[in-house]
Amino acid sequence: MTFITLLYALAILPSLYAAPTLLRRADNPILPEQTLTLLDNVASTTDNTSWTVNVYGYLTTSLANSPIKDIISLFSLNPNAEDLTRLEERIKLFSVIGVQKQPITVQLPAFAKAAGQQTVTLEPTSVAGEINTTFTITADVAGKPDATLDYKAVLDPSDKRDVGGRAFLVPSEGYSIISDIDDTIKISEVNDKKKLLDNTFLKPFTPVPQMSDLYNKLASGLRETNQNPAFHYLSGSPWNLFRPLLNFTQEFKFPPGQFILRDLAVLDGSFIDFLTQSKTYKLERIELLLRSFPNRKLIMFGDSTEADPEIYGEVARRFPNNVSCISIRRVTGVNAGKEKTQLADDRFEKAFANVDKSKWRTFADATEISADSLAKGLCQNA
Ligand SMILES: *[C@@H]1O[C@H](CO)[C@@H](O)[C@H](O)[C@H]1NC(C)=O
Ligand SMILES: *[C@@H]1O[C@H](CO)[C@@H](O)[C@H](O)[C@H]1NC(C)=O
Ligand SMILES: CC(=O)N[C@H]1CO[C@H](CO)[C@@H](O)[C@@H]1O
Ligand SMILES: CC(=O)N[C@H]1CO[C@H](CO)[C@@H](O)[C@@H]1O
Repeated sequence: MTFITLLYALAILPSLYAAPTLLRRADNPILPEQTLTLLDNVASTTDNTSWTVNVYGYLTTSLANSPIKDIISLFSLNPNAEDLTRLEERIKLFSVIGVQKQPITVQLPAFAKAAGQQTVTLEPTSVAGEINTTFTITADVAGKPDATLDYKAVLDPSDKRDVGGRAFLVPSEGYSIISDIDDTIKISEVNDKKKLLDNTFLKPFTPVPQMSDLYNKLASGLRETNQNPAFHYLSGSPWNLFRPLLNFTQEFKFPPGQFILRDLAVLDGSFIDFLTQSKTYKLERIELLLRSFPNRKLIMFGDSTEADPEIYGEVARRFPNNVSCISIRRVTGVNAGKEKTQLADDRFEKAFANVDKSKWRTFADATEISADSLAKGLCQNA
């Protein structure tokens, strides 16, 4: 049994025959045993008078039995005490079942000012507990362009948790930085399955050197010229890893931004699939982003291990006017055999066929990239 199959059996299947939904109270509180995970997201506008807030996440409850022992023996893991604590924390994020057909009511702090509009009730969760919806609010409630909107879920009155979601109010024009996570900003060693497993489930997350510096310089360069930078972390990782990944970006001071992560339920096959099967998924997500923000320019960062060059190349062919720059990190030192193919010139030439040569580059070290040039719309250092 592969890892994902195991998780699938544990996490997804039970939700298909979960108990029928209980009668809910009118204010749809989230119950103490339920966990709401809403990924940091974006709101879009066409005229700055109203904002459409995107909501994506899951409502789940935990499974009683921990699969930790099975996982350790299944993958011959050899965790030390600290690893084991992390493994337990992270596996817990996967040992959940979706809570289906539950509407969730959220409260916006600013809504108190707008009489009669205290709360918004989201569309009920799907059969797998998924939430994918939008709500629209006026600018006096949402805030100014570039502001952050935090909203809270209505909880059971005895429940003192702080549960809710966050949306960045992204202006209709400006630059959107799309960044992959694994091996682009975080050392995951995707090319080695055992190391990938360790880096994902056992070890503290480690940043790729200087990437956070580069992103922050890029953000200030764009801000200085009023080009409204917004960050979008697009990864093949499952949504279950949202909290630790958010924590990672905060700890290493990456600019805050939207998280676009995968639904585990659509995956099967081997453990590695969550990263390797992400080609159409990433392309769809980028197209979805451009549908909400047709007038924004994209600066994209990815790496050589998976299909980022092919995906970003396709985006550049489909939306030539929207792509400002594609930068691909050349990953070495993990698996020489794979790297030879992944870093071959003809791989990149194929991936970027019919893409203007001035629109893409590769790099080994983030310090090779001039944030100033990028902020001026130049893909090669000026
Ligand atoms: C909305 O606000 C943004 C950011 O302040 C600005 O760049 C843009 O021109 C405004 N759009 C409209 C239609 O007023
Ligand atoms: C959310 O729903 C929209 C349609 O309403 C769909 O186009 C989009 O792919 C969905 N997003 C996710 C992440 O499933
Ligand atoms: C749960 C978790 O990963 N917590 C970490 C979040 O980041 C801080 C540092 O900012 C760490 O100390 C925590 O261990
Ligand atoms: C900023 C920019 O050039 N946006 C373009 C992105 O692509 C759409 C559709 O082709 C155009 O309408 C936008 O002008």
